[in-house]
Amino acid sequence: MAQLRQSAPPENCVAQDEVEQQLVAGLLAPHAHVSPKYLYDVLGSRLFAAICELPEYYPTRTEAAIFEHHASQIAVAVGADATLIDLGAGNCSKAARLFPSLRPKQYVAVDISEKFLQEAVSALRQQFPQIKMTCLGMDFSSELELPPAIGLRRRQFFYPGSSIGNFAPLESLKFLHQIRKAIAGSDGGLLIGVDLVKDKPILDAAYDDALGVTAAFNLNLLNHLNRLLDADFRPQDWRHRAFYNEEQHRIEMHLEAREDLIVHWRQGGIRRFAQGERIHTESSYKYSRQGFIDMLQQAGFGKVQTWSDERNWFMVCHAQVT
Ligand code: AVJ
Repeated sequence: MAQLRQSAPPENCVAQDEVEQQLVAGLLAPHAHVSPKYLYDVLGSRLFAAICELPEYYPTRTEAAIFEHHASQIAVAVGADATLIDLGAGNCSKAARLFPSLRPKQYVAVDISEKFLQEAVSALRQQFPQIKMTCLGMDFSSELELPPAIGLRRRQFFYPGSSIGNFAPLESLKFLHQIRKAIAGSDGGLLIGVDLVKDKPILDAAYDDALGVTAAFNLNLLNHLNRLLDADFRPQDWRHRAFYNEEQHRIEMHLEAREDLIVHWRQGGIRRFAQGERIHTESSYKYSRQGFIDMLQQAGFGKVQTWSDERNWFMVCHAQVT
């Protein structure tokens, strides 16, 4: 989800309307909520990149170490001549680090902003001229059908970073099912990174760091909303809240009103928030190894292989579809 993108262009009026309607419905709900995808405007994407460098935020570096340590076994699982389909490719750096070991035949970078992908991919083409590369600008979370030009040979989907954690378990299952269908009978699979359940203090710190970078990332959502809705949120009126909910196996991120306040937006929109009232901005689900394997199997995947770090904090999975 580390994509860099601007808000929908103003000429795109229908899409703009839909975004606005969804946002307003979420803000007016009894328990106000906003989709985590709005965390990623240009500044939000940079703040997320900074989060990945924080000592408390272990997922990025733990996953990278797993890919590095188990590169040859992972390459065997993925197999030769793969079409690597990178969901949420962003700057394509995670996939690029796997190219030397995986040696895919084709690379398909998928993300919302095609323009941003084009820049990243054209740099990669120079470095890996033997890999055929394609960019697809689409919102794969709603629809995963790939254009026929991609071909139906050895489709290996790549979904790193525990991005799957943003989906609630039922949606995750649906999404995995869609991926499984998109692989169809192409003798392919899915290579996915999943964050694992661990002690609450470690999870709490990873999403509420000492420097306040995650707080800035969360609060920046309000600046983004101000632009999208012409709203008058004041970030200083809100406080970052993030904690591990042990019953639901998820991190919850909220913005909490520091006092009673009123927010206005375009065309007379208005919402009162009482002191302590919250806007739910993100959930990040954590899985047990077996729980995630069960979900893959329920989604119709075949053989599953997993790799982890020595603390079992993060897991990389390969699931086959034959
Ligand atoms: C990009 C969804 C994987 O849940 O860990 C990081 C986003 N939010 N810190 C995560 C995030 C706050 C991240 N994902």
